[in-house]
Amino acid sequence: LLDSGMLFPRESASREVKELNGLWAFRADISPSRNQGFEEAWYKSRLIESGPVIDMPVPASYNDITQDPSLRTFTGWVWYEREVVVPTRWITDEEIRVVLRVGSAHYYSVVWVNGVKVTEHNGGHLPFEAEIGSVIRKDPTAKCRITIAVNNTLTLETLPPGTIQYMNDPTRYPKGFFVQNIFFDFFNYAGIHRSVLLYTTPKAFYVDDITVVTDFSDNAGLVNYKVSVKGSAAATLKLTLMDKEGHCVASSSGSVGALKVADVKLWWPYLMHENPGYLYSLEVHLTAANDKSTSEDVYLLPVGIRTVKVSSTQFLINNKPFYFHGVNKHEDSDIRGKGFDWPLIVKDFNLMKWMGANSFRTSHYPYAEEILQMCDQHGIVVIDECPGVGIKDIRSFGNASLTHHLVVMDELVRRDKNHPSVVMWSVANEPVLGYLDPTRPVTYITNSNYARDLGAPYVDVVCVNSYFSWYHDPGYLEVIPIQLNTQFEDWYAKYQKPIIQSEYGADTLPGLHNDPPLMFTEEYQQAVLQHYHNVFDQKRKHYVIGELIWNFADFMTVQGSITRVVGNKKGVFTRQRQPKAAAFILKERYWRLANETG
Ligand code: GCB
Repeated sequence: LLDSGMLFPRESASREVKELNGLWAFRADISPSRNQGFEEAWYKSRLIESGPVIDMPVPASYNDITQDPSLRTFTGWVWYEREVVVPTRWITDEEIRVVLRVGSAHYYSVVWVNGVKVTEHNGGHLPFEAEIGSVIRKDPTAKCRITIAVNNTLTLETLPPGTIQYMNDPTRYPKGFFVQNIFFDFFNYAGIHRSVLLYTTPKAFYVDDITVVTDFSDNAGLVNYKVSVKGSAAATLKLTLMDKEGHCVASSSGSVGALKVADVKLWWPYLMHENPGYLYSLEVHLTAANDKSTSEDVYLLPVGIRTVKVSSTQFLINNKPFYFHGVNKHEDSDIRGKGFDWPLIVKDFNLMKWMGANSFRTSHYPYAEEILQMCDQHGIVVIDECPGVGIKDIRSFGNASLTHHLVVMDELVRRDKNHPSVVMWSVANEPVLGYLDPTRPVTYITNSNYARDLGAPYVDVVCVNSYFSWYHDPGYLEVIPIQLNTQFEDWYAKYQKPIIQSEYGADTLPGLHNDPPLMFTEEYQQAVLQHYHNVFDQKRKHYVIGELIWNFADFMTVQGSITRVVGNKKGVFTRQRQPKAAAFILKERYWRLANETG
C-alpha cells in the first residue's frame, strides 16, 4: 500500500530538525458556501490578506481556545499559516532534502508552501509529510510560507465515521442549519494536534525506513532487520547495535539481516523486572565517497528485544505470563483539547505509575509517537488502536470505508511497528481485514453478545466491554457477579481464547457522596469496581488476562446526549488529573497485582 517509511524525525550527524510550534495565523471559513478559502485561493498570498485572522497555538485543538461558541462546534475548513525562516544552507545546498512533517491534523488536510500545493492527507491521529526543497529553492528570498487547510467533517468514509444532517424545516431551524452526527463518545476536537516540523536528510541517498522484529533464545538476542534506502546514488550500509553504555554489541551490513546479541538484556514491562524498558540503539549508517568528499546519512533507532505470544489462556511477554492491569485513555485535556502537551503527558505517566498501571489501550485512535517512546523507555505496555470507532453496522459502509480502514491500519503499523511497548494491534470493528504485522497479536473491542459476534474467530485475544449495573440494570450492583461470570464463561467456552475486560466503569461526579451507594457518587464507582474485581480475581487464574478501567480521566464529549454532563465522567481522575476515591482502590489493587503477577 504505502511505498515510503515514516521514521520519527530524529537529529543525527546528517539530519537536522526544526520545530514550527507556536502561534500560527488562523481563519475559519464561515462563508455560506463553506468554500470561500478555495474559491479565493487563500493559499496564494498571506492569509491576513484574505480577511481577519486570529492567533492560534500549534499544537492544539482550536475548539476551546476562543470565547466564540461557533468556533467550538465549527464544522468545515479552517486555515492555518506561518512564515518560517530556513537556514540559508538548506537552500544553497541542493544535496539537502528538506521535509515538512505534520504530526497529525484532524481530519482532512491540504498543505501548500509558498502557494504551491505539496501534499494532502486523509485522516487524523497519524503523521504525513512532503519534500519541499524544490519549492522553497524557487523563491529568491528563501521565504517559506506554510499554509495548512484542515477540514474536520466526518463522513461514512472517514475513521471515525460521522454524517452531516441538514435541518430544512424553516419553522424549527435557522437557514442552513446542520448538525454533525458522530457515533462515538468523545468530542470531535479538530485542528493541528501534533508538532509541525521541518527536517533534513541527505538527498542522494537516505534511510527511508527500518523494520525490526526481535527474538531470543537462552542468553542470545536476535534483531531481524530490514532497511529501505532511497535516493539515486549508491551507498554503503553499516548497522551497529549499541547497548545503553554505547558499546557495540553487534554489527552488520546489507539491507536485510539479523544481529545476534550475546548476554541479551531483554525489554521488560516495568513491575516485571528490576531493569524494565531496556533499549539498545541501532545506528543505521549510509556512506559514499568520491574523490572530493564523503557523504553520509545516520539514523538511530531505539530497539527493545522482546517476544510476544498468545496461548489459549495466556498472554506471554518473553515467555512469561503478562496480566494487563491498566487503563483506557484519551488524548484530552482542558483548553488544548487533543493538542500534544508535554506537561500533561508526563503527569499522566506519573499517575499511571503512582497507581501501578502496567498498560493502557490507546482508545480510540493512535496516540502521539512521543507517548509510545515514553512507554518504550518506562516499560509500559500498549494496545495500539486504530480510529475505527463508531462503526455501528459495517453493512451500511461501502468499499471506500473499508479501503480507507486498510490504509489507516497500514499507516499505523508503518508508524508504530518498531515500538517494543506495542504488544497488540486493535483494529476495532474490522478484524477480517487480516494481518499486516504477523509478529503481533490482533484484537478488536467488542460489546456484542458472544453468540452473535462476527469478529472473535479472527482475533488472538478477545476484548470485551461491559457496563453491568450502569447501562444495564442501572443501580443494581448485585447483578454484577452473576452477569460478569456469565460473560466470561460464555466467551471462553465458545472461543477458547484469553479475554481482557477492555472497559468497565461508572460515571462519577467528584465530591458527590451517598451511602448506600447511588449512581454518580464516588461510593457507587468504588462499589462497581469492587464487584468487578471480585470476579476478575476468580477468573484471572484461568483465562482472564487483563482489566482496563474506563477511563483513566474524565474527558469531553459532544452535547448530543443527556447522559453526559460536560463530558464523560467515568474517569478515576478528573479531567484536571485529581484522584476520585476509585483511584485509591485501583492503586491498592494494581500494586497488589504487581506483587502477585508482575
Ligand atoms: C464504550 C465506548 C467508550 C465510551 C464508554 C462509555 O463502550 O467504547 O468510547 O466512552 O463506553 O462511557 O459509554
